Amino acid sequence: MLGIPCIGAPEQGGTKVNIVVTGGAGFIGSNFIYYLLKHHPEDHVICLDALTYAGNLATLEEAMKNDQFRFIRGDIADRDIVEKLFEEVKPDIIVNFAAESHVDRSIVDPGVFLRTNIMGTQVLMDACRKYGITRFHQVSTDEVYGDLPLDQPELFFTEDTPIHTSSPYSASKASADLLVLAYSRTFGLPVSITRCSNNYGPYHFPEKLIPLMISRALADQSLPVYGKGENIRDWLYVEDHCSAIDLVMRLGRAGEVYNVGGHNEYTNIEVVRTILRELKKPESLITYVTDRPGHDMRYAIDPAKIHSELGWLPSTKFQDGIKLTVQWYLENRFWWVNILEGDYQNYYETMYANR
Ligand code: NAD
Ligand code: TDX
Repeated sequence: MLGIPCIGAPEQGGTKVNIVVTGGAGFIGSNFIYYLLKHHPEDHVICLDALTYAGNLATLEEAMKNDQFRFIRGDIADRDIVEKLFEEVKPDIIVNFAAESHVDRSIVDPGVFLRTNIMGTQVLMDACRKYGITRFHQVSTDEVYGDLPLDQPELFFTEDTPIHTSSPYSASKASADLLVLAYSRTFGLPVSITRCSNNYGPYHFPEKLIPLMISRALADQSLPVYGKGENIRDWLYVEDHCSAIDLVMRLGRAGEVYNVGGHNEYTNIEVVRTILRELKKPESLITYVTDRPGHDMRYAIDPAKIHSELGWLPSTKFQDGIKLTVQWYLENRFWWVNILEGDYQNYYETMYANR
């Protein structure tokens, strides 16, 4: 056994695909684990997660009951832990979700973003080279392309859009992408990258726009909208993102980047008003606060490549997905109230007081 804490069923052996999901105790990674267990019950799924503030074992409670799943606590930037995991688990596919993911935190403290998002990716790929894998899949973001102007709605990010980052977060993700492509070209490592637009859905940490607004509106607290609220994001229901990653890591061409998004563009103020309508709360809760430094105006993905090569299209429209999401937060209060009761209060005070 690994000399690190393991929870869940041991490996069964056999000819099944072993998939290591890093960052699987976070928002998208956990949704991806549930997606794999549902759609590929024959595969073995191993989650490697350091359980930072954003990681939550409660999210994986149901997965822990599945014999095909196993959780290992560890840091992707820790070479010893990663190599021990490779020796024992012999993964076929690595999907790297592990990251510091919040733009506002990267503005306050960039260092940890560079360590996890860049160095962690390197450590994982070095292990892939040493032990051999069939695919290393990097979960990236549309933020690597920078932003688009509000007055040219005909413009979209394609895979050929130049990298042009704004925040320490996006710079760290773009650096990792370049490193992944370098490992493909120089060492022939079989890699793929997906660059996705803003996700939303169950298990989204309440520091991000949608869950923050839902949780605060339910408590009749003010809703802090940055600037004028006119920035645009291209919203993707998390399950649609999971189906895209699953396709690309199995069938996508090695060495390629695939954009993932689905023409669901809304301004932030439209999103907040939609949430208020769903919750039957008054618009007077909205408070405009000082803008985020370097705030990207508009993200919008052109998903033509993943559609034409792999047949992927998102199945959930924003107006349906936001209803499902609000419903999930209403039905799973224990999940997010637990988070709000921890260090989160200090976080909110630090980030929003005097704003
Ligand atoms: P998240 O912050 O909810 O979860 C991140 C997870 O990674 C947590 O479980 C955390 O414990 C773990 N982690 C952090 N540092 C680690 C380390 N050093 N070693 C091991 N585990 C570590 O993030 P998310 O929103 O689920 O995003 C997942 C990935 O998708 C990230 O790479 C992010 O850049 C990318 N992405 C996110 C979005 C979005 O809208 N949320 C959109 C596009 C791309
Ligand atoms: O309190 C807030 N008020 C507000 O107006 C917060 C938290 C956000 N916003 C705005 C900023 C953005 O324009 O809402 C928009 C969405 O903000 P976030 O939820 O922080 O997401 P964003 O910065 O767009 O980045 C997200 O999408 C791309 C993820 O956090 C990244 O991990 C992903 O790469």
